Amino acid sequence: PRQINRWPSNESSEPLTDSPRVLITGGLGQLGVGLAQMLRKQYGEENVILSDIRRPPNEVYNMGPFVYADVLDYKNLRELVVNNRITWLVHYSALLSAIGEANVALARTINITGLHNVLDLALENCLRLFVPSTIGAFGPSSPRDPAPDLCIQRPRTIYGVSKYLHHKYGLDFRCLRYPGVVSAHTKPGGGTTDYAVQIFHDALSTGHHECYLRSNTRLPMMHISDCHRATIEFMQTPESQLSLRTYNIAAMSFTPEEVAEEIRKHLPHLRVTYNPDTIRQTIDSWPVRFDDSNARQDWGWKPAFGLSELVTDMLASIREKRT
Ligand code: AKB
Repeated sequence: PRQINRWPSNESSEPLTDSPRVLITGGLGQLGVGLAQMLRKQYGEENVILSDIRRPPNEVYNMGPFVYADVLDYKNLRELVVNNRITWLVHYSALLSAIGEANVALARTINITGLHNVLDLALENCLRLFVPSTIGAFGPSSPRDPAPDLCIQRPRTIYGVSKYLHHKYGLDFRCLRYPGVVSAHTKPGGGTTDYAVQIFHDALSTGHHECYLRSNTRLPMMHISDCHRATIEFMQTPESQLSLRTYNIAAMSFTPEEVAEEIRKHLPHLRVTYNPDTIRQTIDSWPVRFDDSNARQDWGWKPAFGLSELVTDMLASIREKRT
């Protein structure tokens, strides 16, 4: 095991500027770029560094700082944190549920070893660390409607296991359990909730969506802007206000049939066929709804988007992108 020294809380642990200096790992996935844009509006372009192991499109380079960071390479991460005076670390690097089940060894390495690296790094450098959790961190023995913040979890997938988190040693560790995130501008990669993004693209292109879940599989979902806002508001909350370290956040829950019905209010000809696949449908032991009352009470969480707002916004945004 790595020897971790936690610096005394004066000198080097203190933020050197009033603004946090943020590093986002796995920044080219579904969430990183949008979160960076929102953080940069508040804290300035130079104070938010996106990172990934892939080369980003030029538009991402043009938006603000981007660096190479491999979450499996501790020395590389440490250099980035030290050289850039990082004070907040947002750890988005992970393989999602379906792709994780298909590549368990790789998911174990990235999701678990990568997480251990950022935990050590945060501890060593007194960082405020954000790691997202998920509905996938629960299993068939968890209460599902609603799933409380604290209960039996026993997840069944490697992704869920890697997101079943405890905090340690007084680290300023913060974790939100995200529902499935729905966004017009960024595609998820290899998740179970991805159909809730694809169905909008299909509705506007071919008018036909083939769904890999059953029509009645109910899962918690959230518009991406609510997800980013929740993350930032939670990170900004003083530690003294937090009664937990890991909070559920909720916005809406729907089934494929319900979202299709809502889309049909705008596009009546949408046709959906169901062809449940073996990996993703068996993952379906996740909560159908989150109890997020602790997040609402402790730090004022409140979603802006319900199902009808989500559908209207998704259709308008995808249409706009296509023109
Ligand atoms: C997935 O479907 O794997 C993710 C998640 C629910 O965490 N979107």
